[in-house]
Amino acid sequence: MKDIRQITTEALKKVKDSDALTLESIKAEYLGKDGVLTQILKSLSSYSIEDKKRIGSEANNAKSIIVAEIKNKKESLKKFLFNEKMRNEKFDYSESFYFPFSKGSFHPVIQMINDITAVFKSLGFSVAEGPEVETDWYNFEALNIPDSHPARDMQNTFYVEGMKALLRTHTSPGQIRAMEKHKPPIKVIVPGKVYRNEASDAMHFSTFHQVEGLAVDENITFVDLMTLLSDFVHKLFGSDTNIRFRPSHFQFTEPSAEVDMQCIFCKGKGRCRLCKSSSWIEILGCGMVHPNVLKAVHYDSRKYTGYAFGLGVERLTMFKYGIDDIRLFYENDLRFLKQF
Ligand code: FA5
Repeated sequence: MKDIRQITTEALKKVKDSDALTLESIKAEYLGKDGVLTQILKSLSSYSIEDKKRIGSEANNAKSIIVAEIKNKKESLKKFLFNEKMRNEKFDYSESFYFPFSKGSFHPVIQMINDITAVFKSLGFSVAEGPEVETDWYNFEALNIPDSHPARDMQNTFYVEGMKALLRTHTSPGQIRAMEKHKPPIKVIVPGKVYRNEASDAMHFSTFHQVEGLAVDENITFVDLMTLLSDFVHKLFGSDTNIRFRPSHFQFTEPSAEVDMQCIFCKGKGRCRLCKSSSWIEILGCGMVHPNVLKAVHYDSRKYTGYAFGLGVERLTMFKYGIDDIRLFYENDLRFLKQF
């Protein structure tokens, strides 16, 4: 009988040098029905009890070593073949194939942001972004809302514990960041998500989207702001859409106004849950940039003037599609979302 250790060494060497085609025959040669080790195990009955035990255990041990080695070799051959395939294969990106999921679409609010952005771009505005987690300085201080000013109560939010950081309550910090980056003349919009710690109802949600707008140059007047916003609403909703400017107050603009659109649900007739029977729904806040804000970004407030506005995207989306409850946007009900 051949020495089992020698058989094992010989088998391991063959496995090492094998390829995918020869590996199976090596397995059969040593472990198959008539394989070398199988034969040894079959012949055990002709030995003494002592030899049976020793040879049996050596042969079984050899079998396990060879089986393990064959398994490792199979794995490494598989990897090798896969890498070879990847190296040689050219992927045809134009090839069409069956994709089991239907194509998605943009959320209606995102579609609206895209439409709004397109209108402002056509009116000469560039687009900027700002962070959703803001510092107290950008969200309040630089906007002329000092610590403990009552105006802060109007926009309660979620604070980051231990830091002077918060989830921004409006996109107005985007004005400050844009002015810090660029000298006048400047004409920019800043779309994005904002957060407020307030209860939801049909027109209010704690997370919503705004688009901020800002223009600063010499000789900009309130008339420029009114013309721009009328043009914007008419481009987005059609020239027969009625809007009105209503005097208001923001710490960062002076004078300030709010713009309302005639309620499309009751068509201005009143007796409506949405506009609370007033016939109008507020869509944005605006005004002439306060000199203190210009000073905070080191603009010369004697030379430059500017206007700013911040509009609510969900409200405009509700108008566009005739949706009467803002909460529908965020319930993730596919029956609702698939309509857009
Ligand atoms: C502001 O956020 C000001 N930063 C806007 C501004 C910018 C004024 C620049 C002057 C100059 P206000 O809180 O009114 O203002 O919000 C602006 C718009 O966001 C509202 O007209 C409304 O359309 C929308 N909005 C406000 N709160 C909510 C809410 N909880 N859910 C949905 N939309 C809201």
